[in-house]
Amino acid sequence: MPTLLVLLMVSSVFTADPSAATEEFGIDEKAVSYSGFQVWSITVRSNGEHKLLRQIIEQYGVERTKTDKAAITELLVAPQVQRVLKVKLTEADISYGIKINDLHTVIDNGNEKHNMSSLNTKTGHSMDWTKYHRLADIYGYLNYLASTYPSRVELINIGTSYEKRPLYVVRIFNRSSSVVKPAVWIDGGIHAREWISPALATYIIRQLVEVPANEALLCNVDWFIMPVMNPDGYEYSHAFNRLWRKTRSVTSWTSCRGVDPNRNFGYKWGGLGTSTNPCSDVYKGTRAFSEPETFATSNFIKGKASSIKLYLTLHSYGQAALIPWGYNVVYPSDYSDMLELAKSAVSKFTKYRYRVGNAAAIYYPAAGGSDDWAKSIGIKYSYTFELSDTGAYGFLLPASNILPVCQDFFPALDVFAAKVATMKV
Ligand code: 0X9
Ligand code: ZN
Repeated sequence: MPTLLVLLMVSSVFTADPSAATEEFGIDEKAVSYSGFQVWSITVRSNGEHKLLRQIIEQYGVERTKTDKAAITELLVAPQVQRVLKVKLTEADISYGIKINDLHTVIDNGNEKHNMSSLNTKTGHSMDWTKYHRLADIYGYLNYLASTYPSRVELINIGTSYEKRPLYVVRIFNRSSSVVKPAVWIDGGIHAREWISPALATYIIRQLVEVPANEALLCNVDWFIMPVMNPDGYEYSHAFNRLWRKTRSVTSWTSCRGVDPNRNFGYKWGGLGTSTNPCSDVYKGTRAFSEPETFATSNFIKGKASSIKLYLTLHSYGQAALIPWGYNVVYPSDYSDMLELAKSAVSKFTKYRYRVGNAAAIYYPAAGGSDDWAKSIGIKYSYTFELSDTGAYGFLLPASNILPVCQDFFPALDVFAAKVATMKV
């Protein structure tokens, strides 16, 4: 069970609020500093303690970014409230431990700082998998691939983000025959701070396009890969707030921006695990597909719905393969087929162990997810993969883990491709 990260929003009484500092993405905007912020791990032993903890948290204006059935809750605690929170928890006899002493240090050490210009001269692009790259490097790589391998790669601009960045899907194919092949869809970067997700999506693109040993994967299957579905959020998480999750659209509440793209898809939109509060990290938006990112993505997928047989969305963290439905603990009639394929895929992993099961049951009910929507339009195999780790670093997985995670994951695609190849378009 992934631990639960609760953002302790320090109210104006306590001055600095990390999310309140996230107004305009402009020259004047200050990056959010997590200097002195701690992550506390709290174990609740009973419903009574759970209730008390909720009350304490609410007293300080807390927002839940995740709720699940875990007994462990994680709080991001601002320096100004550490002392008072300690007193409150001790009074309530709730045990806690300090998991991260200074979040700023962990964030700072999480990514490599090396300059990629020498790599660029050697290879024609700036991508590698030893650090988390900015969007310019990722998009530069996609353009490089499209111009270097025109017979294998098509770069499709499917729309524009709220802040006018292009939304790219890479189609990877082998022109061996003119028949329409069954296809796999993979997306990354729905949630901005889950950096391992675009890293894996770009790694998969590289393996499929540039590694001749993987050519067989293109014989009977086409691939549509969108490495960064939420580019505005992704850039914002690099430049201003490492823990940003949502899009960057302006909401009715001027000081709170963004919609959770994974609550904005049009199946059971607005149900359990979603919020009507624009300041919430699970804000569902004003309507299904209100966000240009989810709108463009869903339109593109709908246009290819007869050929896309498998929908895979990459998130972090928790090491789990989640199967619809996620809006509630409800099982599709072909759940056993979906379970069997997921189990066989994760059996390929040798370094990391993944749990497999119903999304709402093993995480928490959350409606408006992309996985549920994909399933609802008839894509038989639809999964959310929550990548590494299991909570030691969570979203802040250090860059040294990128290659191990990617290398472990890639062989699972053999299993998916083999299944998809058998399906009729
Ligand atoms: O809450 C989410 O959107 C996903 N977890 S994350 O930590 N990456 O934010 C889980 C989504 C599972 N799918 C559905 N509930 N539909
Ligand atoms: Zn996510």
